[in-house]
Amino acid sequence: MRRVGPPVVKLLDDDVESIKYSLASHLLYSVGKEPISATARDWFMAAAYAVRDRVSEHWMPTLNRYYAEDRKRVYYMSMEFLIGRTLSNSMINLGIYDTVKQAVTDMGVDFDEVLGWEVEAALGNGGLGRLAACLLDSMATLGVPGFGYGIRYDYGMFTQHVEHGWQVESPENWLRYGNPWEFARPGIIYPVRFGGRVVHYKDVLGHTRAQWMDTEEVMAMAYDVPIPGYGGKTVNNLRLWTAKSTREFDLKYFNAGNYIEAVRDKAESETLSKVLYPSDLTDRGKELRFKQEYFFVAASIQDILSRFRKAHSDWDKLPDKVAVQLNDTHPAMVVAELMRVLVDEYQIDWHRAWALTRATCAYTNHTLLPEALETWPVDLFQRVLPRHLEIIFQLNHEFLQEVRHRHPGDNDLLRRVSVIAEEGDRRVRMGHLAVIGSHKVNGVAAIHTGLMKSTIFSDFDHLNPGKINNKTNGVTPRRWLLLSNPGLAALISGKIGKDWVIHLDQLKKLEPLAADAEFRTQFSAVKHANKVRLAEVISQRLGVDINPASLFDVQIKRIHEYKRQLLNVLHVISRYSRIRANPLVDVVPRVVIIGGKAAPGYLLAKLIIKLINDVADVVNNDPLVGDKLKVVFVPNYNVSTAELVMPAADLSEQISTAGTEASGTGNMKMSMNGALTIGTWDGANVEICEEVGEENMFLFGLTAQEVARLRIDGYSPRAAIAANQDLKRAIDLIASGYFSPDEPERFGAIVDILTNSDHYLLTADFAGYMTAQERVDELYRDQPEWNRKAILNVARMGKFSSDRTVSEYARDIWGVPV
Ligand code: 26V
Repeated sequence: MRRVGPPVVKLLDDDVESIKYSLASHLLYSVGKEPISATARDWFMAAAYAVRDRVSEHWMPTLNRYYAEDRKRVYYMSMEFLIGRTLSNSMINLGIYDTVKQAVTDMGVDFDEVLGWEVEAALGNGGLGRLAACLLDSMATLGVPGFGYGIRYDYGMFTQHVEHGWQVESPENWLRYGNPWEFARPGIIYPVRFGGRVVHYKDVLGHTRAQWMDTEEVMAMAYDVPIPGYGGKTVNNLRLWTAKSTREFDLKYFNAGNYIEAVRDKAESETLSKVLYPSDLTDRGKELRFKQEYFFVAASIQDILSRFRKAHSDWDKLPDKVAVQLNDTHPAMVVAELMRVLVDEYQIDWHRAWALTRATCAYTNHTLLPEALETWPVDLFQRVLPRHLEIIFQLNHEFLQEVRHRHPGDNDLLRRVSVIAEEGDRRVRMGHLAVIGSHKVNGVAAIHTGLMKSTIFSDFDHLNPGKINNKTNGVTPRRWLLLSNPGLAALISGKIGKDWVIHLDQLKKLEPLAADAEFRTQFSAVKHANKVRLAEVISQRLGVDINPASLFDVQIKRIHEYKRQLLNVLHVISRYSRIRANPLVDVVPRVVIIGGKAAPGYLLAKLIIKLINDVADVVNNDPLVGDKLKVVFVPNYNVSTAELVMPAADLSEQISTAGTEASGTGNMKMSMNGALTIGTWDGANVEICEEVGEENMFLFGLTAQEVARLRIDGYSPRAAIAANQDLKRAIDLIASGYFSPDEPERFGAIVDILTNSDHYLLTADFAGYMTAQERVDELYRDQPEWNRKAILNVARMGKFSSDRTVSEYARDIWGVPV
């Protein structure tokens, strides 16, 4: 029974005394401890429950309101939600950060230690998953009825340790102590089918119908995570699915003579939601991954349609009430699944079902790298999802028919746009499926969308002009400024008020203050304090002492060749050589900070980590160098580390080969926190430059067009290396074993790539990068000027709030009011 009328619970008060009462109650009733015996982690749980209560109060009312108002719902379908820690973020969004802090402190407990006990939800690899989390925050803040759907992985992103300079992965059992932010919904459980075969038959009306039968079944059970917006009034829902065995397994297990076998089968059927693939871009073609994708698609579609059907009987209303956003192609099976359910289960006419599907779905692309574009072998499809394969063949057939009709005789076009790649083993191109099944397709930064239109999806753009559009990424200013940089947030609010938290354009009002010497001093003091805070952590955790007066040069992101951490290392080595050659020269002291995980199977990326650590060892222990240069590899880069490092950056490294980084979002976070960017004409750097002004950044290197041209003409790195003394010396030092005397050949693969192929054109951009770095040093010597530019960066970052991003999706794609 749906309850109507006034709330059935009395709203909790938010004053310090009430929160203390909540803390004490939860410590006793929920955790089962008393203050005398409670550990910091017990207090964390008590605090989480006290805050969760206050989140929950607005949660059901929000959902009831959407229902009563019959609002169109937006479903954000994503294999990844890289949420990070929740306690402090919820306190911020509810406006109770200071009171909870006071309450905890009053009870004699160290607040920061309590926060430190939270294990972050790392259900994502990097940019794509973190974007999903920022968009959820913004949807809730803007009052958009936005629901996330994903997988509740038992094991999220692995923990990275560094042993003797090498990355070592260990699984993170993040649910070990229980997750206070989730609500199990054992009643919300759907079957998901795999395998079997399809039979066709004629129904009583003579229509041909398909029946998918003899399948295996797994159940998908829901866990709900409330997502409070800033201000706390709207609390949306993130629903994550976990795999459960079916009753049959239980019965088998009950009756079994073969008890052990039966239990093993049962456990096996629950592997689907065990682990997040940590392969960001590289790993492909794994059957378990394929099944994970369908698992969460099938469960979500059942849930979405059952909710729709509670309020509506007219299927034509589906696109007016439901928007499904596909976060990359990972959920692209939605297209085939929605068709299957509408046609096979609800007997809706094929063409009507197709119109409804396309009007409901929209697809976001996050990468152009060929190795990351998902395709699945037709064989695998046939075995695991035979009915979906049939549907895809039929959709493709009709699509190609239409293309043939419009472009008679152009067989090459047909081959290019087909959903089935016919060369080699036949494969389903998930990107093409997502494009034909969507009414809108978007890229995540202007340059990226432009390249989508001119490269991977150019045929589709010609066939359907206007369908591909841009939605430049953004980040939530709640987590990435207000929470992570309280010093800067307070400084800003003291000058322009607090409205910037939900209207980030307001930061513009800081512009005149860039010329104000006193403000610059205050701004620089905040940055210094953030650097001291980071230096303390680095000293404690890594035993490396760094001087907070140095320039903090930061590159934090997944380790990948295209992101060019190696270019950074080449600069470091050159700088080191110059210092050694001339130890008395007056250089600007620098700390080069690099952090990021390598996919476990990406050996070259792991070798790059080893090189960074080997170089760090040599540089940091060279008495000739001292504070002039330090290199720090921050292990286990994750959301919590990002919150610590972003506010402490002076220089933000965004140096991908132009045309390869779809957008980047770390670039936005650092600039928003007052770092200057050294970067290429790539991703959102281009738009950051439009906003903050080229004179306030250090842009260098080939443009995407020049990169494309160079690759067509055939690039050979040897000439560039021969022409640049610094570059030659740096590569020679690596090749000579200078950084790996115990194993001189260790970095042979790196040297080989740099000198022989250099696909990502590091050697072509090296000289420009060095010059840009010299300009960095020069400006850093002029602190007032540096700070002026840093303030202008902050002041002009309004565009990069994910609130703006969500508003654009809402207006142009979802058709919901904001
Ligand atoms: C692909 C695969 C393939 C196999 C298994 C796991 C897996 C996981 C992720 C991916 C694709 C990742 C694409 C991605 O993360 N793109 C990033 O998206 C960010 C948000 O739009 C953007 O800022 C980054 O530039 C872009 O690299």
